[in-house]
Amino acid sequence: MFAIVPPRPVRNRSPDVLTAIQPSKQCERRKPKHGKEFTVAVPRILFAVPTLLLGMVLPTAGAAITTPPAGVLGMTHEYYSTDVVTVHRGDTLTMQNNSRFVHTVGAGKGGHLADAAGVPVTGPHLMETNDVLTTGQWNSTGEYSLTCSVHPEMTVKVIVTD
Ligand SMILES: [Cu+2]
Repeated sequence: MFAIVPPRPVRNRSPDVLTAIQPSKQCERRKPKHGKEFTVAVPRILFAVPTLLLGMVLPTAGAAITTPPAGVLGMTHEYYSTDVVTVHRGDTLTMQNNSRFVHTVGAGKGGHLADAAGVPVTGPHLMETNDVLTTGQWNSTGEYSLTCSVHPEMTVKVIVTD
């Protein structure tokens, strides 16, 4: 529906845009001319994405790794530190990335993140070395799962008991 093109060179812009930008003119310029397509400038963030992806597959150097305290779910290169955790209804669950790899965690299994009823974690959470994430309260008994979108094998079953 739309094409991504580099920002237009300054020389192609009409002088009035450079000297006097009026809100009404800006809005006008963003409307599709033919009703089918419009162009957008490439956001600077796109250039940062490859760097971020590299960070997900390469271990980070530097800061010492903090060992998770008892009761905190740890993370290795491609796995949670355990396959199953049990929490009592009403409890939260704290996890910590004690690996040198970046994880992106959330509700789901097999690397597929998907918010789910009963799982007090919303959306993906980027976790770098030593990052800590505490979920909301697990208020419904049952079996749930958390996973990492970077590492499909990285799934932990969360059993909520009374
Ligand atoms: Cu991961």
